[in-house]
Amino acid sequence: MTLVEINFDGIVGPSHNYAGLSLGNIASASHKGDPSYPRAAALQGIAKMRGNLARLGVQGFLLPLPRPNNALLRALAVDPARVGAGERALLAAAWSASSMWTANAATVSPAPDCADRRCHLTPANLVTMVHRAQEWPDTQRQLAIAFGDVSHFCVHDAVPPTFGDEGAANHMRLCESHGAPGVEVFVYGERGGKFPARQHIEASRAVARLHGLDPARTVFIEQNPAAIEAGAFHNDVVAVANESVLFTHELAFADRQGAYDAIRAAFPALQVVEVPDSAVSLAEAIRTYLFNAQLITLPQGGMALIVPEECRESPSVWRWCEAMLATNGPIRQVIPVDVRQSMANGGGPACLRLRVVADPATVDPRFLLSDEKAAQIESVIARMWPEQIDPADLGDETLENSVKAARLALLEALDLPELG
Ligand code: SUG
Repeated sequence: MTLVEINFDGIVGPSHNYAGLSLGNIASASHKGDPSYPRAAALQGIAKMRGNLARLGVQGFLLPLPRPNNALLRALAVDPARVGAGERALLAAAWSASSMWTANAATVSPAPDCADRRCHLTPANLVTMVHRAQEWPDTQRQLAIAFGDVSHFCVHDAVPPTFGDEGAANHMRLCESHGAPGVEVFVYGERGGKFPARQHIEASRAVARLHGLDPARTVFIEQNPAAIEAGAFHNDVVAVANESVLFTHELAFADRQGAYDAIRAAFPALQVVEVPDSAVSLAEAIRTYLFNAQLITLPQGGMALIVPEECRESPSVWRWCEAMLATNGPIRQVIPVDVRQSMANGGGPACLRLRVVADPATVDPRFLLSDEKAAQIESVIARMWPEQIDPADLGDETLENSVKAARLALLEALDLPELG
């Protein structure tokens, strides 16, 4: 059995909009009220997947969740036909396409790390934000289908509230190669700062126990409160790991040297590629999402960093990237991609994907991409996804019907009626 890393990207749902729902997420707050372009957003996502399919030979996807979630509105006693001023955010929550950011779908521990040698997945409860807290039961349903082979996978329930869990966005893995045993690093925030710390250490510890991780190969690290305050609402906004490389901003962790030492104690081969604040400020790193990159191992050897286009447009970030490439380090290529629609809500290339180490033959093939399937998905999106949504449109019955029909058309095209 050959274990490889498979990126499962979230297909951007037809209700994608900018409602400013995420306190502490600067892009979300600053684009509140802007018109959104769901069709363009979803096509940008497919183009990113196509690129990685060509580079890596394998690519997966997860489907948008059913929206609007009228059950949530009923539970909150919000009548979509008569929404009071104070209820607009709740209405928008029920319409949110936030499940596109599958780095928050679950925490995944590959089989070689787990006591029972199965790959364990725990859906993230995302309890800090109401628009995200509604995701996990539907996400779990989908994961249980995609990874339904119980001889290879184990899909858990989410960690119970009040402990906040944001999934893979606050989790990193160091290993010699993806199929080898790894060291898992959980990054949590301390509560009490200006913005919510979304990942709680209690949740991280629970996930580590649920997955049967070896305590000697599990590390817990505190996020830098200053990074959360600057807008790094998830650790993957300021750091990303792949195989033996940790690519990080100097100010990502509360105790920088202590963090590197703790990881190195469990994983001596660690290579830290650190960007000093003097080269790229925390603010610029968060604005451009340099670290919300996909750091991938290329089949021909070496690593590539898939960054948002915004990085190429930033003089300090691009200067740093060019200098880094000239040093002959582990990262051999920097590849910009256009995911601007997602970026405007605080979701970069890495937010849009969930990494699962598995033998592709053990995954339900309906969740794996091919060029033909990409073309099929693109054609449904081009035909059915709304071109534009203004936040004032949310709640409109005609829009609701078209959003629901668009998703159902995609499920039909992909032969996934059980998600309907
Ligand atoms: O949870 N934005 C998402 C972005 C998630 C990014 N994911 C990772 N870093 N892995 C969030 O804050 C904005 C929705 C709105 O405002 O309409 C939003 O939910």
